[in-house]
Amino acid sequence: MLSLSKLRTLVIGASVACLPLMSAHAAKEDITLGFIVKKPEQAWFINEQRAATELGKKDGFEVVKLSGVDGQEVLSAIDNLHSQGAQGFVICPPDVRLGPVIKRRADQYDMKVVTVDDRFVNSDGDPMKGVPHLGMSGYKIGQQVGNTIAEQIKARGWDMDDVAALRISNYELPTAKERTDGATDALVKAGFNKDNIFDAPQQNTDTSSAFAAASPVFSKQSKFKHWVIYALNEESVLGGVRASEQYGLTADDVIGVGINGSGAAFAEFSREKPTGFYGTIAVSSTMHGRQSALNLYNWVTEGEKPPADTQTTGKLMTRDNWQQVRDELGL
Ligand code: FCA
Repeated sequence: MLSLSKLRTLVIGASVACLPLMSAHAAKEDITLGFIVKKPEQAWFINEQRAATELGKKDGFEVVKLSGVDGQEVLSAIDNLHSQGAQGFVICPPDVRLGPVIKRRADQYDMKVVTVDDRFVNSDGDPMKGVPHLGMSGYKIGQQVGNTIAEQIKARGWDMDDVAALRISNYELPTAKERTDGATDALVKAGFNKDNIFDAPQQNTDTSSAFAAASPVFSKQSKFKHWVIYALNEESVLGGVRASEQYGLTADDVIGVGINGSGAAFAEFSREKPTGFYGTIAVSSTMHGRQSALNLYNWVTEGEKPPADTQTTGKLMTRDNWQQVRDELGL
């Protein structure tokens, strides 16, 4: 029988023998990466996770799709990834202020982390520049929203001064603020009356929180017959449009323009009759998912740290061209 000390020598000998085979970076086979998202039920995030998984299948690494709706769930997702031997993860955090906590947990496990869509901020509220990020160029895409709305106001022959804007805002999330700021600035530049912009602060980034925030604004500003609606994403604009319908406004009275170009918009454009949801600035969630996973993979396998901040652009998608834009963006 093998004595305990002999066994120990064998084990130590074996691990020493393995040493020369190990490089500074993980071997290409056997790579497991996590992909954690704040809203796993939303089409945007489903598509990102799917694109990352498909890339993994093609390039020979595993992607574990996880939900992180709050801080607690994110930390257990990271623990879970560690127990599966993952070398890193991509994350769209439920709250950007969790950045330092998430980064610390990743460091404890020697895991690499990159953010997608929503960038971590430090305790001063500034972006955590050390964590590579890929997201929308929020302000520019917001300007596209504002310009699209202004053009539609003109096309419908509305008098600018009689139009109200419902700005569904989320100032806790920097990318959300950039997007609605861009839209506001473009609208005002096009001649929109600043005093006719009404805020509906939402608690979250989804349809129901936008609906709840929007409803009271319509009732309060009942003198306006024409409305435009914008927000950080199309899910929220859809909440605003649903609230406008409930209030009694029709598609002819409302111009809602969103951001994303995901399944939520496709479903709306597929309805038999047009609604107040005029269009959305579509961005490729396929590219966001694939590129952020690829950046992380290259970092883990080659030691090549991804760019600090990659900003993507968008394209207007309406009821008339949505299938074509969807195909162009690989959605
Ligand atoms: C944020 C929004 C999402 C999407 C993403 C790029 O996370 O909540 O809907 O727009 O940015």
